[in-house]
Amino acid sequence: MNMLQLKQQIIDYSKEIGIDKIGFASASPFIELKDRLYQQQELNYQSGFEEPDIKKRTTPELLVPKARSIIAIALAYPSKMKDAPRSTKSERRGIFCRASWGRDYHDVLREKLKLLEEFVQGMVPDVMTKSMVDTGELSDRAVAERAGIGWSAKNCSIITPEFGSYVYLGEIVTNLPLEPDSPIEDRCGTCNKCVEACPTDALVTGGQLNSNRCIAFLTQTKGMLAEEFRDKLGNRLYGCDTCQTVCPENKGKDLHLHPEMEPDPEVAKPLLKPLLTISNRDFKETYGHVSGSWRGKKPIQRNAIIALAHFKDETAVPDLLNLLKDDPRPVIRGTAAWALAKIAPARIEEKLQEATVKETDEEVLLELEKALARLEQ
Ligand code: B12
Ligand code: SF4
Ligand code: SF4
Repeated sequence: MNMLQLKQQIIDYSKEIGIDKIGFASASPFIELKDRLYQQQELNYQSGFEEPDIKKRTTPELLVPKARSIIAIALAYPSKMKDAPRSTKSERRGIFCRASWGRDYHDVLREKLKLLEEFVQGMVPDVMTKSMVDTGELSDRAVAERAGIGWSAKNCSIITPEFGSYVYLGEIVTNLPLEPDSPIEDRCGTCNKCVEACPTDALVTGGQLNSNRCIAFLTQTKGMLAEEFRDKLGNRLYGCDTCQTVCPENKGKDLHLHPEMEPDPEVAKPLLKPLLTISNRDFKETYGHVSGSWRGKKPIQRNAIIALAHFKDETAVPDLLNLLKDDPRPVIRGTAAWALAKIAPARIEEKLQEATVKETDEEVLLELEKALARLEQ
């Protein structure tokens, strides 16, 4: 089999099935990444969502015997929502990050990768392949960088010259010796806008993230959100796009190439109050198909409470009082206590004291105590 010809056939087929960019990388170990991952681990900068086995993450041969090349793909997603509903004074809305707009990208990319894998298998019947997106062992960004999909930028994203950083990444490891492409030039230069704009200083320096300070990570945690971050969350319900929206390389980049990636405005920018009381069933029905629902409804509800406090939405007080009184989840009661003191400091003391008498959870009691102390200041 002529590998150059096969590569061209793979490229042609990828275009047919709606893959926006494709690149090829060697499957040799990712030495630089390995050092970086150990360093991140030592500094406790990892999120915990990464594959824990660093050797597997950096040695494609451990995933596919005699791995020789990796086919990297990118799909561009929209950055602007058509007909975005307005957030009004008594009808406040939250926002899901762009990577959670439309149908879950894992499903979209997996379908494309499967088609591509089947195509390669059709051409070379005994080929060995393994495909992955996000949840696989490899660093999708390190693969994309090596395959020339984009450069590894100071905001940590892979930025493509064509679509900016608004691309999802995935790859297929193969034992075929496909000709690798070359990495492309880094265009960040002296720009440092993303590092300066990060609300929580999570970008320690260009290209290095402390995940534990990153809002994208924090919106996905299930416990009480540390106090220092609550005011920084704004109305974000899932993820954070700030270091991408400020990036000059993303200016004017708004691709609408995949109908399934179009956001339903009522889902991507939903009303906050109905989220407080949504049933498991309704949550699954409305949000189950978006990537931002993977941690379940609790973190989204906690973030919705924080967003209502951000807006100081007085109309949410009755719902928040109900949560404080009746919600079985301590995180929700504790966050509601904090939010009530923020929204209605002049008229909430009695209610917080009543709740303190009934409350048994240590963490919630601490939140109530702090909320009451703040009222006295
Ligand atoms: C864990 C994880 C997170 C964590 C940690 C993110 C991070 N920056 O490490 C959290 C939850 C915070 C997160 C957030 C987001 N994520 Co995320 N995440 C991942 C995941 C699962 C692993 C990433 C990882 O291993 N990070 C560890 C770091 C150290 O390595 P890396 O970023 O993968 O690789 C780069 C560095 O190692 C760097 N590097 C290596 N050596 C050295 C040396 C020096 C000196 C320097 C400067 C850099 C450097 O170069 C590599 C290539 O760029 C990947 C999927 C995957 N399996 O790879 C998705 C992934 C990175 N996430 C993605 C997205 C879209 C996001 C968000 C934009 C979502 C959102 N809007 O909220 C944010 C962006 C936050 C940010 N600024 O990075 C996309 C990125 C697409 C793109 N164009 O780059 C991915 C690839 C998922 C996908 N398949 O599409 N994510
Ligand atoms: S996603 Fe948000 S919090 Fe995380 S590094 Fe970017 S701007 Fe900072
Ligand atoms: S904002 Fe500037 S430094 Fe940051 S990723 Fe974009 S071009 Fe690079």
